[in-house]
Amino acid sequence: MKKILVANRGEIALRVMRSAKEMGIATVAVYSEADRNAPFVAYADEAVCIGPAPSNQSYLRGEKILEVCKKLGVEGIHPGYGFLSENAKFAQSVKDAGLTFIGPDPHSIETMGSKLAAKAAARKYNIPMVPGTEDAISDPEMAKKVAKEVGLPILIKASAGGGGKGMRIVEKIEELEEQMTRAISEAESAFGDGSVFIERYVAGPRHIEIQVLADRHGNVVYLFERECSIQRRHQKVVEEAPSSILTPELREAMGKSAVDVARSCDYVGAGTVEFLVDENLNYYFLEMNTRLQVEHPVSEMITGVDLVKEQIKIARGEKLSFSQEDLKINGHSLEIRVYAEDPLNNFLPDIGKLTTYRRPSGPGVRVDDGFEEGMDIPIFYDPMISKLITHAKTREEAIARMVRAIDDYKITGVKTTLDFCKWAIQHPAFVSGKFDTHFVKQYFTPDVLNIQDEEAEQVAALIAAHAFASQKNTVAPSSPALKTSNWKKARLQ
Ligand code: MV4
Repeated sequence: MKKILVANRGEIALRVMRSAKEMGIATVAVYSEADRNAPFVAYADEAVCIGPAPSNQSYLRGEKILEVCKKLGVEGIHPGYGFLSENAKFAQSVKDAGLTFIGPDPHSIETMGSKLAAKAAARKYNIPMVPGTEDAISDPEMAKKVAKEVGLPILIKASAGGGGKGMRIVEKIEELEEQMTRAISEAESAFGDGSVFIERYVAGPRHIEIQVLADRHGNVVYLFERECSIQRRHQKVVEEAPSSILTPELREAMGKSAVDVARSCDYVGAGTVEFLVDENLNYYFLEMNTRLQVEHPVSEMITGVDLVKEQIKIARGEKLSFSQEDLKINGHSLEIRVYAEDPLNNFLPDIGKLTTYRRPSGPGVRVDDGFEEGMDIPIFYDPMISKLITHAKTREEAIARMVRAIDDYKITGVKTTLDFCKWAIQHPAFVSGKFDTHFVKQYFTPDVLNIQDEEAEQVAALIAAHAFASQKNTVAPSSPALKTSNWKKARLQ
């Protein structure tokens, strides 16, 4: 493969092109009118505008993208995440055009795109799953019977859903019929597929996912877990690897289950197998994501494996160059997602111009982003500004490093989730490792950020008062709180 096209934008387009360049592969960017000045466009060897800003007129136009490939002699397409990355029809049309889709085969995408088909495939390998129905259910009487068997509360899930879309909790049997009718009609209108199924509701679970890599020669390995329990309305906020709750035995068991899930759909490439882990450390397979995920960097940091390079090598038909035994966890990595959102205003997107944009750097700090100072954040796409990743020997050091990196990050012009993330990773529940998927709902109210500010300002005021009292004419800011506070004050202006 001498030339690849990246059918994506922003940080992930840049991320993919960097690895391609290191492999001596030429890169082609496709971009929308809104992304004309984006760094990923300038970074590519060639770039083609494929339409207006809205995704359905640009990044989702598979046919147009294939035309570009033909014209420029592209041999492979990397879909990144989102957009066309889990579209089985697109993967098939790439194949039909005689090109290589840098990802799994269409039938693997299709199987895992249906939660019911995914569970049916996994069942053949004895993967632990939450008790519930094996098939789609529409008869309320049957549903009541199932609910009695598995025990309330139950969860109604859309087979075509994912990421929490189309889920409904039922706590009382009297509510079941109405909730089911609603779930079915919601699934029908959102996904064009009204199939729903029932699972026992696991209260207070952790969301732990396993990264896998599979080649075309039957080799499948797991690259350990990512802990993704810290999320807000199904949007991940903090991700880390490894998880502090897994024992080596549980890690191996979950890793082997993830490999089996991959085998169950003849998976090739990089994929992620999602599990819930309950308070007794029982784990249950939920679904498989057949793409490179946003949070893949934490797995790269602890394993030293470049997942994009591996994807490309696998797509070229090469064998994995390492075995399971070669993989070891090295240190600890955290990632936070920096969004142009206002945590004080219900996380409303706060798009606008990045008036100041200065990245943190130094040992163990990685910033995956797709913006430069002075750029506008377009309203048409996800408002993620960047992913801030730290790596250190221990979890404590990775957290301290993240706090430092957040303090070093200077962004003005838009509100961001930096402070919110700083609050989350310093929270006693996070620091102690005792948290679940309800963390944000349980602990976050906007005033926790004001309190953070106030505390910093109080410290600043105390130091200033002390300096004044001792007749010094300079204030030596020895406290990190003071520096943070000064910055925050400047930003408020
Ligand atoms: C569950 C669950 C509890 N019990 N299934 C949400 C996203 C989708 N992938 C599956 N999800 C859940 N499935 C059973 N049987 C709780 C969730 C869930 C959740 C899972 C992972 C991360 C965050 C979550 C937030 C709310 C609910």
